[in-house]
Amino acid sequence: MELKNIILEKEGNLAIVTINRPKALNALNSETLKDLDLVLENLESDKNIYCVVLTGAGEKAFVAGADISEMKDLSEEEGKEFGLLGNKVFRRLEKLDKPVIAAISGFALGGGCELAMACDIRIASERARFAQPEAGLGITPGFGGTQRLPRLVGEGKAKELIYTCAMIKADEALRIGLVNKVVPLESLMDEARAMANLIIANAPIAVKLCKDAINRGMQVDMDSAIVIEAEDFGKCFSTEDQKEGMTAFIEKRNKNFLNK
Ligand code: DAK
Repeated sequence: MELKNIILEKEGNLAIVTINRPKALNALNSETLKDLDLVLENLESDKNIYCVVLTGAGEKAFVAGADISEMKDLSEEEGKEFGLLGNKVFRRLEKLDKPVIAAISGFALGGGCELAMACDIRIASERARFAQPEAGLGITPGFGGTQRLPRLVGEGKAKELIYTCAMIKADEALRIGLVNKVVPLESLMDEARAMANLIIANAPIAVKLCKDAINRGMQVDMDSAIVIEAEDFGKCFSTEDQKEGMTAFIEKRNKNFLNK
């Protein structure tokens, strides 16, 4: 797999994915989106990876948005193509069958904030800044921002942020529920690894099914959602991990999940 703008590293059961265009503040051009698609394909088929940390190279930015210099002269048709590519990759990330933690050092703007929102969990450094500046550029947030932001922070706050293009600091992002945790910049990756390791210590198929139940259940009404939950709950009982997890509890010993 030849990647131009992304670094993929694997540390045991953890994958670290770094968007690596620091000179352009890791802005997402189509080359980078295609790289990310390849990385996701690789991670989908790697049964040894149980959790992913997604971050941006350098301290200044997670991702400063879609690449404005590439988008500036797009025709309607090319704009549609760019949007379809971005949406395909973001959805693939959201549906990846293992949790993804975004580790956000600095700017997460436009497509960068949307990329973070397509992850399961967001950890921000104290220096992180968030905004959806698209309306000021003459476009709407097109990589899921109009859909994922209101789901995360509520409709009123999402409308305020999207209409005003206001940039908010990490503490405000924490207060409104856009991020899970704010930590000093120097401990950002350690904190992300520590949280990933807590996830990795649990039964991987159960974690995968939790993600599936939450993601699918959030899109439907409660009556349909509990059917999805019951299906995923049932699937756990065909796994070795369920037998091991419960047997270890009864026998008062440490659990020993498969492949660990
Ligand atoms: N695209 C391309 N290059 C960017 C960039 C971006 N989004 N952000 C920064 N850069 C580049 C700058 O041009 C500069 O390059 P050089 O001049 O050095 O070659 C370099 O990164 C450093 O940036 P600055 O010199 O501007 O650094 P400052 O510290 O002064 O300012 C900043 C940092 C983050 C406040 C500023 O760079 C900034 O405002 N950047 C733009 C942020 C922004 O507006 N982002 C949102 C982009 S719009 C779609 C779906 C989704 C989208 C589009 C279409 N469809 C469905 C079709 C998404 C849209 C967006 O994300």
